[in-house]
Amino acid sequence: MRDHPRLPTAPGFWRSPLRGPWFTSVLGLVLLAGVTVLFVTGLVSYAAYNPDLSPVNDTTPDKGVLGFYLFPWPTGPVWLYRFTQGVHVTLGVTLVPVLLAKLWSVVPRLFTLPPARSLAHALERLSLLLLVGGGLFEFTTGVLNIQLAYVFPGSFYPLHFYGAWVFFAAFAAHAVLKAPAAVRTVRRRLREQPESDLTAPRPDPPTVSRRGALWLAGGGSLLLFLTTVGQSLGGPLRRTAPLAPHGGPDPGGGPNGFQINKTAAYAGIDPAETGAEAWRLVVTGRTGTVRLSRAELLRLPQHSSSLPIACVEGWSTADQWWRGVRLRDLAALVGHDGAAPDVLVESLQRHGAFRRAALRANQVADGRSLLALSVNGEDLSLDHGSPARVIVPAAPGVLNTKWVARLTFGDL
Ligand SMILES: Nc1nc2c(c(=O)[nH]1)N[C@H]1C(S)=C(S)[C@@H](COP(=O)(O)O)O[C@H]1N2
Ligand SMILES: [Mo]
Repeated sequence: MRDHPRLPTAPGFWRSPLRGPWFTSVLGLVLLAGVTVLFVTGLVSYAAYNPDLSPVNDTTPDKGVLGFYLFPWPTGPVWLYRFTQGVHVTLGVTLVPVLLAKLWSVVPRLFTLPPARSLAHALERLSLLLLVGGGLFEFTTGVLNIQLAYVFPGSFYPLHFYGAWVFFAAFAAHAVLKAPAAVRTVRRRLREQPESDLTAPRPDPPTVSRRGALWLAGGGSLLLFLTTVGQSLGGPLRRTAPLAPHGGPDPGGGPNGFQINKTAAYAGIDPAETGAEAWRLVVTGRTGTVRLSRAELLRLPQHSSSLPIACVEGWSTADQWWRGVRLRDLAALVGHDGAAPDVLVESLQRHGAFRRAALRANQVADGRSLLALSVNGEDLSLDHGSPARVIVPAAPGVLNTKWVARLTFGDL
């Protein structure tokens, strides 16, 4: 046996013959494409929340210039958020093995001495700290959130949102510096060792080829993909996603037997408050306030829309057939019969971030946006928001408030 240096800073400590520019470049280019898609779909997901509309939607009040790109989220195609958020979450999970392999391939660089050879070198290493730290932070917070491990101090949104900007700034700088060389390395098929600080000076004999190691990381990604994507496809395929908390079979049977996010019990809804005697919908607008019982709502013109539920956590359902009163008809009832206004929706729920949400005028104006009373031909179940819930095309699930008690129309 050759003697093995004890310190990771010693040349010769890192012995894997797999490390080298080719391996790192291939993984880096996969991440270049993948992380860019994650960043764009993430920004899009943030915009879909209408965070610039009202403080009730916004848990990132200090976003400042980082919100420069916000735009009114459209109401079509109806599967829009299903698609963008399904891609964001599924791709994020799929890239985990690639990220880990990439970090493993460059770990010797973490220990290079001296820590800085020049000011430029010091700055470069500092940016790598933001890159690696930011990457691990974004992937970790994302995975924890979709696993419903709400362990964050406060809300997940500001952490993941601000973290994304830090990570992507460092990522973009890194890509500008490294991508051209990585492309050259992969193009030339430099599987033979070119001189590089990534290459072990005294490698151990190989037990697997570089190609084999790539297949290993790729295989891990494929496995994660196949056991995650079903939650976004829904229907019978949901069963193929055992790693996702909402990946099991749909609950129960019958018209209300589709995925539930938080149950009425979890949200602290008292069933007594939802009964015909107790419950009234309070609608406020330009001309005052009206109170409507469920029976009175049922006497208003009823409309149907086929719309999915699509959660920020990546799971979604196929279209469900909702029936109820159009939001814009309710707006007209309180004096907004011209241009549709924004609306603040509040539920019976007393605690929790999602007990209220603000919808934008374009969402109210869309004839498919309903205060739904029934789904798939049956009254809403308590867990799906009985006596009434909002359903809006193309919007994130969090805007589809359940157990609605109050609608306040007007500019927010
Ligand atoms: N009042 C209230 N409405 C709510 C929520 C909530 O926690 N409380 N969760 C929202 C979220 S995050 C989603 S994804 C959808 C899920 O609807 P479902 O449980 O009917 O599938 O409801 C939304 N409406
Ligand atoms: Mo959600």
